[in-house]
Amino acid sequence: MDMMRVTVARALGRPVALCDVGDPDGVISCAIFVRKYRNATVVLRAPAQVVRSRWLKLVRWDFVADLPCPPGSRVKMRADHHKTNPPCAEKELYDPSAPCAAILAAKLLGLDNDEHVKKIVSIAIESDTANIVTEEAKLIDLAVRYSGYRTKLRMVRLLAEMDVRDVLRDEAVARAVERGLEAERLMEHIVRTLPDREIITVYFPKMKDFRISFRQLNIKIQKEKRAKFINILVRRGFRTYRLYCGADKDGPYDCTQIVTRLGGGGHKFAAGAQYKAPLFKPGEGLNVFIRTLKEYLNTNRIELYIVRRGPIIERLEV
Ligand SMILES: [Mn+2]
Repeated sequence: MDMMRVTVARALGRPVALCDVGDPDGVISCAIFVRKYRNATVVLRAPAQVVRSRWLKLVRWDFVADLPCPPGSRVKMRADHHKTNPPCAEKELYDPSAPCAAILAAKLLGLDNDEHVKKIVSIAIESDTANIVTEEAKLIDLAVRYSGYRTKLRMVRLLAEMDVRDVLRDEAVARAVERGLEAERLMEHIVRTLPDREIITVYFPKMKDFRISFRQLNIKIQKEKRAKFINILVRRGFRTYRLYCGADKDGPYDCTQIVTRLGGGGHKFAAGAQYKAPLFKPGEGLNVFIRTLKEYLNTNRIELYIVRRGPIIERLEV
């Protein structure tokens, strides 16, 4: 779909831009580009997708923001602030100390004195520095995180020209915000119900019942409880399981020790794994994880919290 849109845009001589899909900073960076070039075509991707994709690198991008260049591609302009994404474009505004990419994008495109751009850049700053204070930033942040791809692209267009309050009144955007608020409430309820323990282990037997971000839930538990080692296991499908591991920076725990045994990867303090249970024992995925955790912790008793729809939270010793 995107490949087609970009091919058509290139054929018509319209500018093409590539920005981060994951948070308001990427979406707002691309909105600033669209404000400058109204006929631009925008693609949104996660950093890992940019590195892996076979077609993104074949495009001559006019603008990339909050992302690395697709490996081997030619990029005209780029605005970024990630230490891990060194300069790669013909014209760069690269500053690892910048609070967000959007502020660099505004400068690079010569729109840093535009009042509307200043407003949306301030939202990107609040979101990217995890210091959300205004209501508008909170709602735009939720809308981006809880909307599908089409709505995200729509938000790029709307944010390029519309007052933020009107963007939030858009039907698709308002729906995403509502989903986000509901997910937040649900996560808060789950966090409140869990006990204050050094090690917290949670199992979601049915992913479909929960439209939440399990990575965010892990972070919330870590913040609001005194937990130093949090494992959230989610049954994603019949045989498919996903583990989200989080460890406190000052604690003795190492997430990579758990996830590598399950075929995953990541960092000491945040890591994940996705694995499949044996074909004829689809429920065995939970036991595989419990055995792995017990082995790592060198214990034979684990306190497990099972979260079902409702949410109903049940404590088990296994
Ligand atoms: Mn950013």
